[in-house]
Amino acid sequence: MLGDLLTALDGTFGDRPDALRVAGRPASYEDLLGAAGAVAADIAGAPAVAVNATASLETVAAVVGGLLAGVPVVPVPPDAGTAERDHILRDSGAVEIAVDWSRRSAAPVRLAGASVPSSPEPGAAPALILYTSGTTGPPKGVVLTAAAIAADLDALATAWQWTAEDTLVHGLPLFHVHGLVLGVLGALRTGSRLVHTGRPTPEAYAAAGGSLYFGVPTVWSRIAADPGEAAALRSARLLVSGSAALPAPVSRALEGLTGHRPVERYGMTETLITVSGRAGTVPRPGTVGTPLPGIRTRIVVEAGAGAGAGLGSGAGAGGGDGAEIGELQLTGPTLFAGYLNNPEATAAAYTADGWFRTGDIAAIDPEDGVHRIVGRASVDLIKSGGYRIGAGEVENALLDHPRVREAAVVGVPDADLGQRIVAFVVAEGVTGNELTDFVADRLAVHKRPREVRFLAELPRNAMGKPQKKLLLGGG
Ligand code: MCA
Ligand code: AMP
Repeated sequence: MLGDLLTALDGTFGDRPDALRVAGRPASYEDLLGAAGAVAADIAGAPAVAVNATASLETVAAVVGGLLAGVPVVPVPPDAGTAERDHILRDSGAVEIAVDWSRRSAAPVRLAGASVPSSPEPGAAPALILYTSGTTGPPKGVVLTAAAIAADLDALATAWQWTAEDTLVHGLPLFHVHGLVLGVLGALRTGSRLVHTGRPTPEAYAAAGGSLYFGVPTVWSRIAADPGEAAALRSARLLVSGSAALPAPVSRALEGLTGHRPVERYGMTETLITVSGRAGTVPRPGTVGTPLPGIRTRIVVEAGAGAGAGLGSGAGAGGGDGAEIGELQLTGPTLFAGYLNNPEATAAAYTADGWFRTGDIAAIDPEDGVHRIVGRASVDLIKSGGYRIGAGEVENALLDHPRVREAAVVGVPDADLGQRIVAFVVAEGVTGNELTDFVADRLAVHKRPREVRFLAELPRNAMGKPQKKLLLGGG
């Protein structure tokens, strides 16, 4: 039913013994179809399935198996701690599955003829449910349809001239949009070979010999700091950076070392990738390009926040007075189908006139429509190593510790991670390391504070709300 998403599994590009290589293990399309077919047969009719999303062929087989069976897949971060894992499984109602790569479906599996239904709602069934943090509370399940994913991958293939001739290389986690949707499903749609390096180290990227490379800024800055390995990327066609802002000095350093300035693209779990630089153009460091085909964007300046109320109509093609700085809002075919079990949060994510509120502050160049992401509206959404982390979720984990009376979590600038998580706590009889381990045990390890600072009390405003700006400035 959803097979049309994965064009490469349809025989369109023929087969190759090394169509995919994940953490050192090669597989052909036929191998993948066999393993995914076995998964599909097992899970047919399930409401949703959860897979422990290690960087492995098994995870790829689980996701493809879910698509074959028309069963939504929930990839669970392999290091998700107890609280996070329990929440994801309970909220999604997904049945946990284990994949045995050596099993093959009894009947030959063919995706040919299985297509995204063309009416009434093309590809409208949920394909993936990805959990992502908000500013408060536990992560929300973002429901993505095959139609949205297909629209996004096709737009990116055009923007990046991404074809079956490419070898895509990355080492990103397989439970988020970047690594899984772009990095795996993108390869299976365009027919490009995929080399997943296991970990995104400079050595592994250099050794992979790809034409197209994906990375988060932390990966790119580590490569830029390793000139010997970086030089191997000279033979690549295109380097792409996303998930967080790529510092301009890193972009320039990479250009010097590899001959390529990475193309930046911007997106969110809820919207997929919506704005991007294009292959064949020279990106301006600090900018993320223009809207992908089918995406419309606008900048909305909050009343009282500077230039006055109103719409700075960045509207896709650019023009208008879009150089104003305000919230980036957008519409288009790549948007999610809502937060699972959470119609209130879904409704709150949209404006009254139906535009998605990204929560990102941006500006659109009135001359050429090029977008620049200036920052986030809320200090409570942190981006560390390209991971999105809600301050509230980490605070709640800290407050579960019997010795912690108060907690406020912020993201402070960090040369390696973009932002690093710093926790300010009021607590006695416990060390910072103990609290770090406590969080790492309950939540995914990347949500652990990298630093814990002890205060006698948190600075609060008259309403009793912690003054995070004071913590950031003075702490
Ligand atoms: C450290 N470790 C611990 C602890 N401390 N384990 C348990 N308890 C502790 N207290 C272990 C970790 O498990 C890990 O082990 C190792 O130490 C290193 O952890 P860490 O320092 O967190 O990792 P890092 O090396 O600094 O990671 C950098 C990274 C990573 C590789 C760049 O941040 C990363 O993969 N980022 C990608 C995020 C991403 O894909 N975002 C896309 C979101 P072990 O070695 O066993 O693992 S999608 C998105 O944003 C949109 C749509 C978009 O635009 O793309
Ligand atoms: P996530 O839902 O984990 O994909 O995180 C989405 C957020 O990542 C966006 O709302 C932005 O804040 C940030 N982001 C993604 N790509 C970029 C980029 N190229 N530049 C700056 N921020 C980015």
